[in-house]
Amino acid sequence: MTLDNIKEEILNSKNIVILTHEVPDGDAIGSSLAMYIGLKQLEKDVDVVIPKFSKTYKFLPAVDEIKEQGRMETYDLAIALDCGDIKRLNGFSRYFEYANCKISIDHHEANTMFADYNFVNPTAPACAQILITVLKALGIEITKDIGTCLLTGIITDTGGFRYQNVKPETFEFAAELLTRGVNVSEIYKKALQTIPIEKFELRKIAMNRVEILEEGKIAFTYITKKDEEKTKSEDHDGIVEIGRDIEGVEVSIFLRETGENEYKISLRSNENVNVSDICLMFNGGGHMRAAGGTINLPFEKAKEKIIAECKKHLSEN
Ligand SMILES: [Mn+2]
Repeated sequence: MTLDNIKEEILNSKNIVILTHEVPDGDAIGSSLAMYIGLKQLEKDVDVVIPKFSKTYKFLPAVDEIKEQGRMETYDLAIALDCGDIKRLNGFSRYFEYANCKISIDHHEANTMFADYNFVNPTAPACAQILITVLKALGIEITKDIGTCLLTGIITDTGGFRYQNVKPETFEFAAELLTRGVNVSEIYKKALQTIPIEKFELRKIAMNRVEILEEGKIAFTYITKKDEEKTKSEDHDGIVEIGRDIEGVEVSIFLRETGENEYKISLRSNENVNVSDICLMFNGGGHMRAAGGTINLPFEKAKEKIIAECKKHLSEN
């Protein structure tokens, strides 16, 4: 069984690197830090490499030990967490590719099974939830610090237990973490409610640009590199949800300029449209209600194309 292989590989490795997807969210960082603290408990030489992340997550235990670069090029073992595709290890995938053994633990439906051992459960609402099982299998004690990281992953990926991905066992796992002393209201406040002022300014720009299309079923907005420079924020987390939360909207589209004629696409849907299917056509993927991709076209053309694609999926439902 995969979990047995994973356990064996981890226990037999000395130098381990933990990686996660680019523009990491609370589940990505929370899962990475939980694994990091856990492997430290097993006295492994472990690094967690995340080149850039939002200061929203600065409250997490061991966050100051996150490295921008690895200590070495070839680790015994690389573990990718919360990452459905090796392409999303953008800019640091070499640590993964060069490692002697590669493990992926994830919950993305469209996971490409890119590791030697893939422990993927698309029904889990967060990678952090899967990790509880993995850490326990390794004999790691779920301390308050590990629990704080894991519950942050669960709370952020479920929007505070609000999304359809929440299962009865999600609450069971959460309850168990609370018994370890985790402060749930602190996690809510810091991970979900508090916004840095720069991020607020960026969000304000995106909010002012929201267009409601297709008789109210599609919401569209975007930000440019100039906006990011002006506000000194690259934290666009939550922007795509602005459109999703408007009454009657089925699909929310958010484009973010990442290069010349290059835009990252974020999509959210409410009830019918499988946005993961749409994003597969744009070199991406994700979940049914939340997915992302890339489009290489000038802005107006990119906008037109993604809106047309969403329209098509709207009419199929
Ligand atoms: Mn996740």
